[in-house]
This record gives sequence, C-alpha cells and structure tokens, in this order.
Amino acid sequence: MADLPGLLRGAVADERLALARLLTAIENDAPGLRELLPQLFAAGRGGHLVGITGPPGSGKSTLVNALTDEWRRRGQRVGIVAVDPSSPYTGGAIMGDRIRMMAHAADRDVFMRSMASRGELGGIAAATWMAAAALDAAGYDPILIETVGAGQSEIEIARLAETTVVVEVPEMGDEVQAIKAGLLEVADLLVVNKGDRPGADLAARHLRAMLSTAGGRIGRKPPPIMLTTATSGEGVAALADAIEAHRSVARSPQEAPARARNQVRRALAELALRRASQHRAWDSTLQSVSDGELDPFMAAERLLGEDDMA
Ligand SMILES: Nc1nc2c(ncn2[C@@H]2O[C@H](COP(=O)(O)OP(=O)(O)O)[C@@H](O)[C@H]2O)c(=O)[nH]1
Ligand SMILES: [Mg+2]
Repeated sequence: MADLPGLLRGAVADERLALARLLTAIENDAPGLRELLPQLFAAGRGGHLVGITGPPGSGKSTLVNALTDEWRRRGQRVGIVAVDPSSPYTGGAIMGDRIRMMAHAADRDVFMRSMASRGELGGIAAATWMAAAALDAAGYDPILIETVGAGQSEIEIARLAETTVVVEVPEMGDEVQAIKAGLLEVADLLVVNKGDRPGADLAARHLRAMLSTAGGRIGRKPPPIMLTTATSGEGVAALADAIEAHRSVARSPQEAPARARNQVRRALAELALRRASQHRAWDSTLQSVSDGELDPFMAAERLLGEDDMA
C-alpha cells in the first residue's frame, strides 16, 4: 500500500515523482485516500482553480496550451488536469492532448495529468477535486481542469472550480443561440474560440446581445464574452487577465456562498451514489424496483440507510 501522507509531503516539497504517484493513487481510488483528505486540505496554498469546458473540438486543449504559455511568461507554475469522459489512455483525444502538451513536458513548472473517467459511479468529481488539491499543495497556480462539456456531469465537474470558462465556436443559428442561453448558469467567462473563422466577430456580438436578454430574465449578469484564436494566441493574454480578475470575484462574499452550495451538492450527489452502490442490498433493491415491489424513493431511502455489513 502506498504511503499517502509520505507522497503528499514529497509533493509539497516539490518532488515531481511523489506528486505523480499521489495522482496515480487518487486516480486509482487507493485505500486510505479518504483519511488523507484533511491533510490534503491543510496543505492547500490557495491556488486558483479554473474549469475549462465546452463541446469536443471547440479548442479547449489548444487554449489550455496557449494559456499555459501565457502564464509561464508571467512566471506562474501551471497545473493541468484533463478529464476525458470515455477514452482510456489509448484514446485519440488524450493522445492528442499528450502530444500537444509535449512542448511543456520538459518544463518543471508545468504539471499535466490526464484522468480517465470511471463512469457514473466512479467518483470522477471527487478524484478530479483531489487531483487539483494535490497540484495546489505542490504549489501550482493556476490549476486548470479541462473537461469535455458534452454531458451534464462534465459541466458539473467544471463547476467545482472557482472560475468556469466555457469554450464555444462561432455559430449563428437561433436554435444554437437558444441552447447557449443555458450556459448562463454555468459560465463565469464565455470564450468564442476560432476567432480566425469568418463571421466570428459577428457571432460573438450576437451571443452577447442574446445573453444580455436572457440574463435579464433570470436575474443574472451575463458573463463576459471573449474572442480568442487559440492557434495563434490572439486574445489569450486578455483571457488570462479576465480569468485572474475573476479569482477575487469568486472568493467574494457575494459569489462564494453560491459556489459552495454547488460544490457541496455535487460532492453529496457523488458520495451518496457511491456509498449507496456499495450497499450490501444494492442489487436486491434494484431488483425489487424492477419487479415493481419497491418505488425508487423507498429504494433510495433503504440504500442511504445504515449497512451493518459494510
Ligand atoms: N482555426 C482554428 N482552429 C483551432 C483553433 N483552436 C483550436 N483549433 C483546432 O481545432 C481542433 C480541436 O482542438 P482541440 O484543442 O483538440 O479541441 P478540444 O476537443 O476542445 O480540446 C484542432 O485541430 C485545433 O488545431 C482556433 O483558434 N482556430
Ligand atoms: Mg481536449
């Protein structure tokens, strides 16, 4: 069994190997992790946790790479956690990310880790959270979490962060814009990437107009919309500035409570599901619901109850 407190001490002392092993233990849900949580929390250095989400192909990885360049120029150490919902290490996306990040591979002040999702019950939010906390303890700041925002759960992971950046590509259709109104609830910053595409400016302006109307309806100020070209670096310094400016906003008494509520809700949902799925009566309870002998809420009550065998 890995000496987790020892690995944490090593990570705090900036030993890359110890940090890498700690992240592997987190990814594998090694025994003793739960007990490590208080120490991990105590070792935190207050690094800025930034979630980057959006549809596949919108340029998130390219943008993460460009932002990393920018922050390195500013003398910051950058930690990156890339969460891929489906593919294991051999998957195309992750391979692509790895190759792209090779430019930073020799840089001691950049640490990148891909995490494979472990499925619905696998506790990916908890693993991502702990990985980010480990990078924070090791002195990386900011810490970027890239998730593919194709599903609700990936968006939820990005929402664990203090600053959530949603990356979109320029599109004009009304239906598309309407869908994007939903982004209001999750985005602290909205990026229209691929600014080199024709009409990108116009698309960004339309989106801005549409969101300010929608924002008025739900009483939330629309997020700033930034235009970037990740491949050339255009707009990336301004985006880095906007992300940094949001750090103090996220920690303000106006925003922090709502964020805490989101984070705890997410953690609760994941932990409750995981614990319930480990309940001795999990299989038989599902069977009872399937047989029409139990309703789903009674089932949940039972599975959230004490399991004296566990
Ligand atoms: N034209 C253009 N292509 C881009 C830009 N940013 C990323 N791409 C390309 O879009 C594709 C998907 O990028 P990637 O970063 O892997 O997207 P992800 O799936 O969101 O991580 C790649 O071929 C990138 O080179 C951009 O600003 N302009
Ligand atoms: Mg990517």
